[in-house]
Order: sequence, then C-alpha cells, then structure tokens
Amino acid sequence: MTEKMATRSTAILTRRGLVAASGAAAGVTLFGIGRSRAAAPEFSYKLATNLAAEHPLNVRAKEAADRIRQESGGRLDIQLFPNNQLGSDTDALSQLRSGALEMFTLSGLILSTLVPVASINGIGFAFPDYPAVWKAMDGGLGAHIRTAIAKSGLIAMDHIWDNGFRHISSSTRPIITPADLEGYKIRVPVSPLWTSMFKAFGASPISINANEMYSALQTKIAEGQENPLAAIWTMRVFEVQKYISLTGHMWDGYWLLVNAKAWQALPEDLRTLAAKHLNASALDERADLEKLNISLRKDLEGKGIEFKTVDKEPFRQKLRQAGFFAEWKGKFGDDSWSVLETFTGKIA
Ligand code: X2X
Repeated sequence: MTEKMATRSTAILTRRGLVAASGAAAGVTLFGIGRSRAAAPEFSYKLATNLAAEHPLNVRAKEAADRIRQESGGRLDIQLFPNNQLGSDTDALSQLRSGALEMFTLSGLILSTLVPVASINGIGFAFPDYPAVWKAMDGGLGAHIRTAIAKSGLIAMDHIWDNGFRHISSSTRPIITPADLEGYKIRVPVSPLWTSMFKAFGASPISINANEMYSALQTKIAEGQENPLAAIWTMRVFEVQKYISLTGHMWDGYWLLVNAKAWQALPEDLRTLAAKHLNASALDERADLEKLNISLRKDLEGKGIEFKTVDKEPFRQKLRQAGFFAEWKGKFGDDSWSVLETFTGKIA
C-alpha cells in the first residue's frame, strides 16, 4: 500500500469512526455554532453521494442544503456525506431502501438493479449532445423513468443531475478503434447494462463500485475505466491512467433519490421548499459541468494525460453487429424503447 493510499483509508476510517461513534451528535458538533440560537431541527436527513467533495454535484447539493436549512428556519437539516463515506453505492442503495439513509444520488444505470428501466438513457450512443439529453430527461423519458422509480418505494426529484458523457481512460494502450477493446480489462460500475455493452465491444468488463475503482486501477486489476472528465479529475483517476479516448459512448446522470417514507414524513411546506432548491441546484450543477468539460481537458493534459479523439461510428457498428441494441430493446420492451426513440430518433 502506498503512503497516499494509507492516508486515504485512514481519513475514511476516521470519518466512519466519527459517524459511528457519535451518530447524530456529530451533526450537532459540526453545525452547532451557526445554529446556536435556532431550535433543534425537526427533521435531520442524510444525503449520500459517491463523488469527491469538490465535484460540482456536492458543491451544489451543499448549497441547496444550506438554503433549505436557512429558509426552513432550521427545521429541515440535510447533511451531506460525499465520497461514499456511508458505504459503496450498493450499500447506500440498500440503506436508502431500508430508511437508514434518507437521500442518495445514484446513477440511473446502477439504480437499474432495482428499477430496470432506469438504465435506458445509457444505451450506447443514444444522445448526440447535452440539449438532446435535457430535452429527454426533463421531458417524457425522465417522467417515464421517475414513474417506475416511484413504484419502488423511492422518490426521484424532477431534475436529474449531470454525471456526463463517458470516455474511456487507459493505463496500457490507447483505445482508438473497437479492436483495441478486444480482451481489454476495463472497470465498469455494477450494472448489467455496462457489462453487456463492454462485452459487446469484445472487452472483459469487471464490475467494481466507484469507491474501489482507484485501487483497482492502481493495482492493474483493471487496465482502464470509463467516466466523464469531471469524475476522472475529482476522483484523481488521472494519477493511475495515461490516455483518455473521447468516446462519449453514453450519457449518465444522477437521480436525487429520497426514501418515500422519509419524504412523506415531511410536512408539505418542507417538501415544496426542498424540491425547489434541490431542483434549482441540479440545473446549476449541469451548467458547472458544461464549463468544466471544456477547461478540464487542459488540466488533465497538465497532469500528463494524452487525449485521443476517436471515430464513434465503428464503435456503434460493433454494438449493432453484436446484437446489443436488439437485445436491450427486448429487455426494456417496446413501450419504453419507443419513449426513448421519441427523443433520439431511430436507434441502431
Ligand atoms: O461509478 C462510476 O463510475 C460513477 C462515479 O461514474 C458512477 O456513479 C456511475
């Protein structure tokens, strides 16, 4: 274990220890000063994320939580736990379902282990650009997915948060054509769609939660991974990778999920206030990322990353030939697929 890794795990252990040892009291200690004259919160909710604290998703979620705390006169106190402090995505999703955790931002593709249709926006090369994504996700496709989520005991806020278009990074060889993915050991998040897609490319995908990605790359359990530039930057993936190929092979976003019982426990005025700020902050976060996607390229080059542009058509062709689109159309069913195609045009 390197010194850096040791420091990381110590920090995580310490935070976990603190949370475990003092529970809700930790929140009082951390936020007590600003609130010394306010009453204790009526509702104290935890919000977990899998991204580093400096990622715009956390910066904006914290801003929303601060506004909600202030405008509710301290009645609703949402505490942010970034960086998988409360456990891996798999763990956090089960805590969310049981009510041990009230709020969680999760990729729709990972949520699909519970709500299958939630991965539909991740179909390879479905969306050409952000305007097409937001039209679908703020429109009929997002509504279709949120309806399915609501049947699972979870509530999704209206506006999905951006993770981004995903690109492949590598420590061994640059990925330029689908042939480069033949037998390639690539870390993918824990989700059937990701595994299926990279198998269709001819690669050897390995399912690993985000909190174990860095060490999997460092120890070469995986040669590469795929993520948007902002995640690659804030999770310091560039330290253990050499190339980034701008494949933009899928768009991925975070639903802000709330345990339905915890949501319904809030009086209507607090629900309205929370939804207003969380949805507004999601839009701010999208704008932050759109800017970062441009500036981060230079920053990553400054850290020694070599960028490669790729022709996407042979990748799409490879998925078509492997029967990927036909298979997933069958899995999602004609109804859901036609909602997707309303926004993307005919796929494959
Ligand atoms: O696990 C990932 O790769 C991440 C951070 O992008 C997701 O949450 C899907």
